[in-house]
Amino acid sequence: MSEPRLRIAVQKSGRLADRSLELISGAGLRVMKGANELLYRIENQPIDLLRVRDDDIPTFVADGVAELGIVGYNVLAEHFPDADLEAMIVQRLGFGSCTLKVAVPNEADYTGPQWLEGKRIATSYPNVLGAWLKTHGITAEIVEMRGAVEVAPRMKIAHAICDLVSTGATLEANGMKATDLVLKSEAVLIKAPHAPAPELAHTYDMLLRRFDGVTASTG
Ligand code: PRT
Ligand code: ZN
Repeated sequence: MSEPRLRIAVQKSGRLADRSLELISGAGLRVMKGANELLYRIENQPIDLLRVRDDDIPTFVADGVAELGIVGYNVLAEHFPDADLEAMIVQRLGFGSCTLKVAVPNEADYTGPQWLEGKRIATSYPNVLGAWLKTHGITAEIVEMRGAVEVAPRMKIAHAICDLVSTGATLEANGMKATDLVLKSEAVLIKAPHAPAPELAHTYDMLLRRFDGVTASTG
């Protein structure tokens, strides 16, 4: 029978993929990029990397398919709007920083959240936006879009958008300006609700200590 192995769910490709691998190598894990695209083995520890879409990471970790995962706080918050996120988060990782913001066309006379009352807002984050609108007592129509949210006002699909912003170049290129901050985000290390198998407890504890050390020294 094969020995049990820990699993860390990481983004397969995208904005968090390289930095996630750097963190893992920084913790002394030697990644074997094998023929299996879904699973990379760690040569020197009983650990595998489960390489998936970032949207699948919260569910895989919550279900215990992977003991740990690296994902954007924004994705986690959207996935589990009612969960105690702090209980899932082991640590903040200091990369992948961005903000989820409301943005409106440059010519709009945005005066504050009240401006959004009765308007249509396009976003890929309906749960996070819905909660934010609720705290401001605003009723607005949320139009869910999977991508290209920034074109929604120009296409007359929505009056405003709520999207991730890092440099602001995308908004600028689309004739929009950022207004209110809805959520601040960065990559976070998350853990499954149950403790790992007893024979993996030592590896698990070692790994958390090392991740903590790497983040402290780079962060
Ligand atoms: O394929 P998969 O589903 O795994 O990836 P994805 O396409 O859903 O996500 P990806 O790789 O684009 O982003 C992964 C994570 O990176 C996000 O969930 C965030 O936590 C983080 N991140 C950091 C960002 C950005 N910065 C960011 N700027 N994610 C997206 N953007 C996009 C934003 O949506 C907008 O379109 O970049 C554009 C704005 O950037 P600026 O610099 O023009 O403001
Ligand atoms: Zn995604």
